[in-house]
Amino acid sequence: MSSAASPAPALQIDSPVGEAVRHGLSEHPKRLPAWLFYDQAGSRLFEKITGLPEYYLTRTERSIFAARAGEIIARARDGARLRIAELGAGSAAKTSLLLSAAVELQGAVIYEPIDVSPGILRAAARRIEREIAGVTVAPRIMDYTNGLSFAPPRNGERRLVLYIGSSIGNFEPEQAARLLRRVRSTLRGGDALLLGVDLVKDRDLLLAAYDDAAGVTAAFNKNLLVRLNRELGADFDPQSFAHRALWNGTKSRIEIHLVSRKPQRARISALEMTVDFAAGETIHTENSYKYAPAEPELLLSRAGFEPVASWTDEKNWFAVCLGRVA
Ligand code: AVI
Repeated sequence: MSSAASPAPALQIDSPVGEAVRHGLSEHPKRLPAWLFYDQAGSRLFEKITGLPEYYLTRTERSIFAARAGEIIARARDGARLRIAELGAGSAAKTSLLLSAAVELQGAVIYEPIDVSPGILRAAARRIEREIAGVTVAPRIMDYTNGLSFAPPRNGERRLVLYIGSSIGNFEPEQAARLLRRVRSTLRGGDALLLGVDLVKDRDLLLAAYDDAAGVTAAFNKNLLVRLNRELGADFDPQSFAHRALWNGTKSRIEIHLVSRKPQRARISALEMTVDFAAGETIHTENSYKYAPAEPELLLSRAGFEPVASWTDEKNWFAVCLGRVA
């Protein structure tokens, strides 16, 4: 795909992207970490996924918030004033329901969205301050997976951390446990965590959510190769890879792969690396874990939170669980 006219890529060998690609494509089977999906185009494609008819996750979690936001915030407050932080906030589309409930219960609220993408965060902050009087947005641009700290809230406020949207499902169980323990270590007695978790359900429903008829998830998966072409001067032909979603029942996860349609070689010039693919060989690009009904509470308690309450939709497809620091 690279041509003589395309600008030379910046030397990226020591960048996190370069390191991840060098490492992942040298493994057998080949793999790439899912965080690579989220360049600007990938973040836009993900936003599109959240509105797809097959992608039940976003609308189901939103329906829980629509029905229960007041109760969720009341339980999280436990009589105190809350400020609300959100990990990986993105466009914060569903968060408005919780923020409105907080404003209703306590008059005003400080909202601290945390995300790596400044553009999306800025747009979300503007939208929320415009739409919900009483919310002050204090955005933080950071990668929460690389460390997290919070200034202690003032005036007896408690902090509620939102980790919603099934983001926890993209981590391996051990990493997920470590991340929640790290969140726990940044909080103080009375603070709380609200975790949004996707539950195990019918295999065909799960598969459709990750292989939609319009091909948006396929484009999201292949955009990863487009990113490597742009950022690392690679010459992948995205069309010579197929999108594949499969259900791994043993590990209780959806897996996303890119499957080479033919024997081929790709060159990644910034890494001075060539990668050979056999026909049918895959790059494993994402896992999305689905939890059994009692597992979210276990996740919370193993990380040092006291499970307080859980809410689910009428089909039991998605759960929102509140844990508190004792
Ligand atoms: C961001 N995350 C919760 C999504 C999920 O459902 O695992 C990412 C995604 N991958 C494909 N479609 C959506």
